[in-house]
Amino acid sequence: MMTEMNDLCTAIRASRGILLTTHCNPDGDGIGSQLALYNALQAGGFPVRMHNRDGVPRIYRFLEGSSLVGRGKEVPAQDVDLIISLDAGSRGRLGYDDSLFAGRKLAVIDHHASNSRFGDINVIDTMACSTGALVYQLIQLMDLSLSKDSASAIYVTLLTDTTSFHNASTTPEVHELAAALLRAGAEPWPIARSVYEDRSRACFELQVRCMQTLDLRHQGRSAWMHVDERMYKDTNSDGEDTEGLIDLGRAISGVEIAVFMRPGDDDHSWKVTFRGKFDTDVGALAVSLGGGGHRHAAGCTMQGDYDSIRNKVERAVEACLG
Ligand SMILES: [Mn+2]
Repeated sequence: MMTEMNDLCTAIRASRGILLTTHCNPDGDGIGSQLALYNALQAGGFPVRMHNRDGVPRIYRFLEGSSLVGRGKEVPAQDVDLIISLDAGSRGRLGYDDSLFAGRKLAVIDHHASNSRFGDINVIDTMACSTGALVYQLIQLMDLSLSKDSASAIYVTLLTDTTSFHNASTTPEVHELAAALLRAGAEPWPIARSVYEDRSRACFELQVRCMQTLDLRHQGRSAWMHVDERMYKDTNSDGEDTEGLIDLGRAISGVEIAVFMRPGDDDHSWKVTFRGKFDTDVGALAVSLGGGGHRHAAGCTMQGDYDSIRNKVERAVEACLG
């Protein structure tokens, strides 16, 4: 990985236009990695800008630079010769047309086991707790200064991808990195307040409706919940308000796999999210359904109506539980 990291430094230094981007429906790791690297490169005088297919979720808009992220399928990229993909396991997850990548160097920074190594340069470490942790290494390697803003953004990547420092990827190194980020100015309490304790009433009402759909299967080893368009409408909420709902299912004693379903971007698709506990590998489960992710957190998008998808997923979950 270090060779690839060095190659990326060289590519950044040689570039005349750098575009930083992350996956569709970006999460805290995608956005935090993007903003941290942006702030560091910008301060270092590099020609860098940001664009994503989807907007920055409300809970991450407190991060410095979030208003500078362009959004949409069309990317203004005339002067761009280097695209850096952050936290995306495949090129399709970025959500752009193939033409964007023609004649441009693509560098990938990621930690998903399912990553297809789709870049010209692939900085991939599946042991890293977050993509932001790799961005931290890149900033160190390039000798860029770590501002309070960049430190805060990387802290968000740790916080969200380790489920607030409690999942299996929470190693001593993660806490050492967190300490370094706090020393660089990141403030854990205001950050946690912004990410977890600034939710709307609509979000809470959606949570109530979602919990009413709880269905325990496989002798209580799997937990199922979903939201639909009707619930969004009734509670005046949207897809962003589903953040964290999946973790409620996993919190139930005896549950090994939690499944959460919500409507996809078009009328004929559903987003299916998985959380695993104990020995289950929901990353492999998601891959078998056309998606990807990590051992204990993964997901996929499936075409069809709720019932047919639910049936397919139930069969796959059954196989995964063994
Ligand atoms: Mn991640």
